[in-house]
Amino acid sequence: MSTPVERWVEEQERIYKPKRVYWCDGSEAEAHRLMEAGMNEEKIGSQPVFAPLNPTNWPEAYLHHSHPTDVARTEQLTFVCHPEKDQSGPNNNWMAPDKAKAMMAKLADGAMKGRTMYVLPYMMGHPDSPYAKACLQVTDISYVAVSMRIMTRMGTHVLKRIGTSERFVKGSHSVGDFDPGRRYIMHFPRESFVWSIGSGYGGNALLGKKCFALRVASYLGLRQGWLAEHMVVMGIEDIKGRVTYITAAMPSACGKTNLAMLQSALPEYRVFTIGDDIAWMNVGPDGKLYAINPEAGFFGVAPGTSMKTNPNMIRTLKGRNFYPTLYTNVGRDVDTNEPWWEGLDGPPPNMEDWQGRPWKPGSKEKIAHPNSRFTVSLYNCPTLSKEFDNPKGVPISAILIGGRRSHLMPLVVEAFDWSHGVFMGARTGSETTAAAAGAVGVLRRDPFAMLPFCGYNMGDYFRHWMNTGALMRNPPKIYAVNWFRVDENGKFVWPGFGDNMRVLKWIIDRVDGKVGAKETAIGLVPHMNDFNMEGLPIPRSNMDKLFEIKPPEWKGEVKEIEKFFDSFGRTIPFELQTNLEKMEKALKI
Ligand code: GTP
Ligand code: SPV
Ligand code: MN
Repeated sequence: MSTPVERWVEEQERIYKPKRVYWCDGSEAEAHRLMEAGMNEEKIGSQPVFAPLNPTNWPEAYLHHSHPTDVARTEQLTFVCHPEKDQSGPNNNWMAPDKAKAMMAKLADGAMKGRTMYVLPYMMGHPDSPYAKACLQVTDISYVAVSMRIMTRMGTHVLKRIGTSERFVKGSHSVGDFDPGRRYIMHFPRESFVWSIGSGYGGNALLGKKCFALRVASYLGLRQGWLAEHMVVMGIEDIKGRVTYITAAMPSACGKTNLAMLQSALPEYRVFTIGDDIAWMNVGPDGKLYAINPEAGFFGVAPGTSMKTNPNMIRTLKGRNFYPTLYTNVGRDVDTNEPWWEGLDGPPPNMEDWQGRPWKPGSKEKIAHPNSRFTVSLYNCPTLSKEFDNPKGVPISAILIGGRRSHLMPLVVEAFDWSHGVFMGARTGSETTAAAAGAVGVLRRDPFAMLPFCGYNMGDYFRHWMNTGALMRNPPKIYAVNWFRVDENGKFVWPGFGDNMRVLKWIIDRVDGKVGAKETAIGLVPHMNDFNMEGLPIPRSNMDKLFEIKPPEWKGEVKEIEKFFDSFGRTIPFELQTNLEKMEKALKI
C-alpha cells in the first residue's frame, strides 16, 4: 500500500511527465550534486542555472541569472481561490477553484518533459515546535531545490513525520517555459495547496515562503486562532542582559532584513536576530503573545547592503558555515569574479550587469537588478538569537508597523490601545518598491504589510486582529514607524539603519513604563527629552521635522483611508470606523 505522500507525488508525475523523479534528503552532499546539475545540465535560455563566484572573499558563492522577465513577484498573476469571491476579498485576485485547477492542469500537462522532478520534504518551523508544519513541494529546477534547502528545514525526517497522514502542505511548482503569459501562482487555502507555474522567482516559486507561510497560513491562523504575518522577529538586549522581543511588519523592500540584524548605534544595546520576513504568532498558555520564525534562511535585497548599512549581513554572506550562498541577478566584477550591486562600494571598472551583459562605465543602466537578492542560511548570521530554535518561540512586548512614506508619517507613533493599533496597521500606506513587478514609488494602502499576502478577505483579517487582542490580558503595544521621510531636496531626513536603535530604545522605555509620551491626534509621540540623540548626525530642527503633523496633508490621507475601508463593505470592523472618525475630529480637518 502506498502512502498519501507517495500517491500525491505519483499524481504530480502523471501530470508533469518528467524524465525522472528525485527525492531530496536535505544533506550537504546532495546540495553539491544539485549545484552540479545547475552548473552542467540545466539551462535557462542558453545560460546555466548557476555559475561559481570567487570563493576567496565570498565563500560558497554562486551566481544565478533568472529569466529576464522573471525578476520579482507578479501580483497580477497571483490568485487566492476560495469557493466564493467574497471570501478572498477585494485584496486578492480570485478564480473559482475548479476553473483554476483546470487551467493549471493544461499548463502543467507534460511541462517537465525531459527534466528532473525534485521532491522536497520540508518543515516550516522547528520540527519540535507545536506550531511547525510539515510540507512537500515538487519542482523542476535546481535553483528552487537548493533555495528551499537554505530557506527551510528540509530533509527525510519530514517524510517520517508525515508518515501515513493525509495532512501535509502541498506545493506543486514548474518553471514551465518562463512565458509571463503562462505564469500563474494559485492558492487553495482550504486544501493547504499551492500550484505555481511559469516563474522561478523566490516569492513565486519557493512555495514555503509567501505562498504557504503567509497566504495559506494566514487562513489557517484565522480558523485556528493565530496570526501569520509579514514581520521581523528580533530580541534587543540591554546592558544588564535583559532582552525585549519585538516583531515588525514592513512592506517588501522597506527595511525588515536591515532591522532584524541592526548593528546598534547605541553601545548599551545589542540586537539578536530571529527572523527577517515572516512571523507566526500564537497566544501561549500564559496569555502572552509568542512568535516563531518559520523560515531558516534570508532571501534578502542586495542593493543597498554594505558594511556601512548592514555589516551583519555582509558577515553572514562571508560566513563559511552553510553550503551554498546564492546571488540572483546581481552584477559581476569580471576581473575578480566577485558579486557586485549598487551601494556595496564604488563600481569597479570591468562589470557585467544582472543579465551577464558587459556594462559600459558611465552608463545609467543598473548593474544589479533593483530586486536582486541573496539566499543565505540564518545559521551563518553572527547575530542569530539563541532562541531561534526554541520551539515555543519568544514572548513579544511590542509590534511595529512600518511603511515607506516620503511625507506625512512621523518617525514613530504609539497607538493609544490595541484597537487603535489595529487601526494604525489597517490604514498603513506605503510607496511601492521593486520587490513586485509594476511601477515603483506609487503610494498604495498596504495594511500590516500584508496586502499581497493575506490569504482571505482583509475585512475578516482586521476583525481577527481585533479578536486576538481580546485574548490577552496585557497585549503588546503597537507602533507605527517610518524611516523614509524626505526633505525639500528629496533626501532622507532620518539616517536610519543602526540609528533606528534610538527609536527601538524609546519603544523599550515605553514598554517598561520608564518614560511618558505626548498625545497627538494620530497617537503618542516621544517627548524629545526622552529620545536619545547623543552623537546623532542631524540637527534638532530636523528631528522636529520628523514628527511634524500637518493637518492639511492628513486631509487627503483620511479620504484615502475612508475609500480603502469602504472597499471591504460590511466586513470592516466598526472599531476601525470609530478610530478613523476620532482621528479626523482630533485633526480638526
Ligand atoms: P523584503 O525582503 O522584500 O521583504 O524586504 P525588507 O523589508 O527585508 O527590506 P530590506 O531590509 O532588504 O531593505 C530594502 C531596502 O531599503 C534596501 O535597499 C535597504 O538599504 C533600504 N533600507 C533599509 N533600512 C533602511 C533605513 O533605515 N533607512 C533607509 N533610508 N533605507 C533603508
Ligand atoms: C518580499 O517581496 O516581501 C520578499 C521577497 O520577501 S519574496 O520572497 O519574493 O516575496
Ligand atoms: Mn518580504
